[in-house]
This record gives sequence, structure tokens and C-alpha cells, in this order.
Amino acid sequence: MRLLVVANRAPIRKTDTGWSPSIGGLATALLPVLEEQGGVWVSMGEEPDLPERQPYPAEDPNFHVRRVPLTQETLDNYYYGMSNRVLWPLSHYMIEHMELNDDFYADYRDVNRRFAEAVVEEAQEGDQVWVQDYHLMLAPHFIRERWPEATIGHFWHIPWPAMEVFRILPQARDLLRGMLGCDLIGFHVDEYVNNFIESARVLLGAHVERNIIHWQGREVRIETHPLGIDTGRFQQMTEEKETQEAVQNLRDETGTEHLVLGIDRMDYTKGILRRLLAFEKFLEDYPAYHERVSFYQIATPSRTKLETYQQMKREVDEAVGRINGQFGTDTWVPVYYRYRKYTQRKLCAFYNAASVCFITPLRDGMNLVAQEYVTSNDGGVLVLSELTGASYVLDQAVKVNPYDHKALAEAIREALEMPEDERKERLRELKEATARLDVHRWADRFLKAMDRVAVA
Ligand code: GDG
Repeated sequence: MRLLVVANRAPIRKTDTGWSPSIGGLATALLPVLEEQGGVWVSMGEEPDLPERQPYPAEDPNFHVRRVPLTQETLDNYYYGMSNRVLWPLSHYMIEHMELNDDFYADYRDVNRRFAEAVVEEAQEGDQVWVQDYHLMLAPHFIRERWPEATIGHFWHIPWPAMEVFRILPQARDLLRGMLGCDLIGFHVDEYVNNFIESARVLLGAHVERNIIHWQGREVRIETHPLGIDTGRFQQMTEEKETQEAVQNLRDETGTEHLVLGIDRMDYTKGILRRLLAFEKFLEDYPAYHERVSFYQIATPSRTKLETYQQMKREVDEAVGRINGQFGTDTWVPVYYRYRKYTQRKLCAFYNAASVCFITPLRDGMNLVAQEYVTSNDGGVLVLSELTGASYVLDQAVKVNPYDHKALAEAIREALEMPEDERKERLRELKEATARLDVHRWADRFLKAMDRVAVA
């Protein structure tokens, strides 16, 4: 049976040598499924010269990429506007960053409708539709309108906020109705499932039985499907000679006994500034660690067009300058800060080299960096914000409230001083938990759940 994946971004990208699959996340999970089962990946067409319908691989295709062409203005409203200036901050409980605007919503609706039209045009009997994430909340409803017997799933990658927060949105009910076009909706953790069900119950008056929402004569199942990483790929890459050479180079570059690591997209939800301030406090409180510990923060550029992201970068730049100015010496750099994208191999080297991975988002749907660290490291400690989905599934992390300045600084010390036996035992359990979430198993479980709703 074929699969129609509906996601904002295409799973392939143009390189100097031609088209190749994107690395990481969804593409890794779903391309093998498409290769085996065939189907179509519907995504936005952000550049005008890209083909609207592209067979892949070109010579002997096993699926097609179908693009929904967007003008710059539509992209600005649908993607940079409604998706990233309304739904993103709201879902992360950061309503101070929310910018409501009627044009954003009009184009968001329109783009979702056009995605749905493309899906229906591509559909063949028996196909299943799997929609991804917060960019496409209305598409399920629009697909259902045109194709009533479709089997439609949706996976939501970010937190679903408490009903009382979601209802702040003037379009909350419309968006919920959009999602309820599905047969199955998946979230990372039970808390988001409960929040979604509560939103449908209170805001739409939907009848709910356990995890089933009865809606317009249909049943919509709401389930927990925590997403993982490609554990095999990270394990293998970490062991390879080239990666181990990079680990050695990194150790030579920093020269300190311990490396504390942060890797994130540069996003206000990730808590990068508070993390730096906590490291500053740690250096103030524990001078014995001067010259012995460096903090390495990789911040990958993201949504750089948006003013809030530019402002945050200025604040991070400033904090790094201040800390290094105050504490740095001729032989020691307290904070290494890189605002750029690295190869996955280089990330593995960072994960492998770090004594502590310091992951302190103010909110995060899951956080895959935490899983990548525990998979690629063999003696370190994961310090993890309790406001992440990952904290529900990674029990053996050192959990911390990212808003608690003192506790964050203390967590660094605790991690650095943790006895070896405890570190090893915690890491062993973390690796087991991460293996259970593996992205291929995740996709498999979600698709099996789709099969169950399809026959129900
Ligand atoms: C959303 C949700 C949820 C980062 N820098 C580089 C790079 N990365 C890769 C990491 C990791 C991914 O990006 C980031 O994933 P996260 O899960 O940490 O966060 P979001 O991007 O916010 O993702 C999140 C996720 O969706 C999945 O559902 O977990 O909560 O917000 O894989 O390795 N990759 C490369 N170079 C970099 O410089 N190659």
C-alpha cells in the first residue's frame, strides 16, 4: 500500500553532484518506507524553478516529490507568519513572541487547502496519508472534504499546550476542526495527548472516550508515539576512524579536562541565553574549575529573517563576549561559540568528546540532540530540562528546571562530579531507552496504528 507523506519540507535536496536525500529526522525515517511501498511526498515549493512533480531517484524512481508552489508573500505569511510567529511561540507557551495577523491566517488556510488538493490529485485507491507537524493543521480537514474515505494520520512534533493556552488563539476552534479531519493523531508524550483531548472536549464540545474523540460520525484516535533517532547511524558514525580523529582534534583544540556541550538551532525556545548565564554563575561559584572546563555551544542558524531571532542572537553574542572577557586567560577559553551548521559526523565528534551535554530548552516537543548525545557518548552525563518531551522518556538524565538559575549552575557541578559507576549506569539505561525509540521503529509503530484505524 502506498504512502502519501505531507510535510512542509521536501526530503531531498540539490547538491553540487545532483539530488540526494536530506539527512536526519523525518527523511531518514520515511524515505525507506517510500522506497519500499512507493508513494508521493507532498511539500512546499519555495523556489520557482523547482519541478512541481519530481520522480526520485530520476533514473529508477520509487516515489515522487510533489511541490506546492508558493510566492514569496504567501511563504512569508504561511511559514514565517502563522507557523513560526503564531503557532510556534503559542505551542511553546511563549505568547510574548506571538504576533497575530489576519493575513497570516488567510494564507495559512489557503496553503493548507492547496496541499490538500495536491494530495487528492496524487491519491490512488488504498493510499494512506501521513501529515506532519504544525504547518499543516487544516490539511486533514480539507483532504477529508474531498476524499471522505481517506485514511489520514498526523504527527505533531512540538508540544501541544494546555487547553487554556491553546484557546488564546482566535482561530483555535478552526484549527482543531482541521486536525480532526484525521483518523489518528500522534504526539511525543502523554501530556500533549491529554492537552489535545482536553482542547477538543472543551473548545469544540467533542465527545471523548479515553483516547478516542468522536467527531462528525467518525472516531479520531489520539496516541503517544515518542520519536527517536537513527541510533544505528549515530553508533556507527561515532566509531569510524574519521570521527575519532575529529574527537582528538577537538580535545587538542580546547585542551581542557572537561567539555560541556550545547547543540541547538538558534531558537528562543532552546534556552541558550539562560544556559550561558548559568555557566557564568558556575564559573563564579566554583573557581576551582577555571582552566579545567570549557563550554562549547553550537547554535545553528534558523529563521534568520525574523526579528526575534536576530535579537536573541545579539543577546547570545553579547553574553559570550562578556563571559570570555571576564574569565578567559591566555591558556583558556571558557566559552566556545559557533554560529553555523556542522556535518553530522562533526556533531558526533562533539557528542563523543563531551563530558556533559547541557540541554536546557524552556520548552521542547521532544529534543533529539539529547538522544544523539547518549547514543554517541560513552562515559558522560546528560543534563536535561524537565520541560522537554525527552525528559519523560529519558529517566536517567539529570533533570533540571531551565528557569532555575541556581539549579542550572549546580547541575553542571553535579554532572562533573558524578561518580564513574553512576555515570556508566545512567548512560547504559539512557542508551537502552533511546534504542527503544529508534526512528525506524517509530515509523513502523505509527504506520501499524494507521493500518488499525484503516480497517476499523
Ligand atoms: C522539532 C521539535 C522535536 C542541529 N544542528 C545541526 C544539526 N542539528 C540537528 C540535530 C538534531 C536536529 O537538528 C534538532 O532536533 P531537535 O529535536 O533538537 O529540535 P528541533 O529542530 O526544534 O525539532 C523538537 C523534533 O522536531 C522532532 O520531532 O524533537 O522538539 O522542536 O537532529 O542533530 N544537524 C547538522 N548540523 C548542525 O549544525 N547536520
